[in-house]
Amino acid sequence: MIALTGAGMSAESGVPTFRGLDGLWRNYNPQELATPEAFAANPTLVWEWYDWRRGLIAQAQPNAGHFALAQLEEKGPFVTVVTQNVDGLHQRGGSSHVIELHGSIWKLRCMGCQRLHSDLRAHLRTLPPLCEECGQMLRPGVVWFGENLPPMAWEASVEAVSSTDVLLVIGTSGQVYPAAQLVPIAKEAGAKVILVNLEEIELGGAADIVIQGASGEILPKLVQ
Ligand code: BV8
Ligand code: ZN
Repeated sequence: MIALTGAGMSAESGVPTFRGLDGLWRNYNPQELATPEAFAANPTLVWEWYDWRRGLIAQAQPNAGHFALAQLEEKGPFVTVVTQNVDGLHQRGGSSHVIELHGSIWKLRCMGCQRLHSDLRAHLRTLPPLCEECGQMLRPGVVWFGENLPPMAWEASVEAVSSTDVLLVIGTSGQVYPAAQLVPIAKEAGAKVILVNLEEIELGGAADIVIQGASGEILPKLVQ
């Protein structure tokens, strides 16, 4: 069993989705800020946005949807969570097999020596943060628009969805590629696709079963 999750999974934890109205920050569109160009042009502004989000996510708790996916692991079928989210809530909710397609907001990478730092503090002391090793500027350890996904994560995700009998697609608008491509890939390989979304979406007809509702309500019932 594979679960492909998006921002809707964390919405009930109070983390704004990318495309929902509550996702805006100082009236910037996330698509504008989550790019290498925006970071090159104004690293401090982009870091202020990420620092704001880190603060929000640090306050957030995993919700019943996260816990339900973790319980599924105990119940039996091997569960891998392939997430587009960078908030780490699946891990905090108890899932032990999580692939982070778009990286993690709790990771920082040095623009100089490329060293990967992990920093769980809600707020960073100085923005932009600097590498303790080489003094260069650190960037958020996430995948921006126009950047390739981590090859290992992408390969592992394709492998996982190509060999699963069921793909649960939860809380994603399916607008971001190549993550959204994992649904037709699973379908091609013969998986049953179950869609859980607050809105009536059908992801281009790929879904075998569509369950409309909040993931925090639907998933515990599904697991029962
Ligand atoms: C790539 C990390 C190859 C950062 C994110 C033109 C130029 C360049 C690129 C492109 C282009 N056109 C298209 C592309 C490709 C681009 C893309 O797909 N763009 C889209 C927007 C058109 N993709 C990329 O650039 C990717 N890389 O393609 O590399 C390449 C290389 C060079 C040049 C070209 C191509 C990289 C994409 C990764 C971007 N990084 N995040 C950060 O977080 O700051 S993506 C970002 O969007 C988040 O990760 C988020 O998870 C993700 C997807 O959004 P969703 O998760 O689906 O969230 P969304 O808000 O959209 O929807 C929420 C859903 O939940 C809704 O359906 C709602 O109904 C539902 N919901 C709400 N509440 C609930 C709920 N459901 C259930 N319960 C609830 N309570
Ligand atoms: Zn460095």
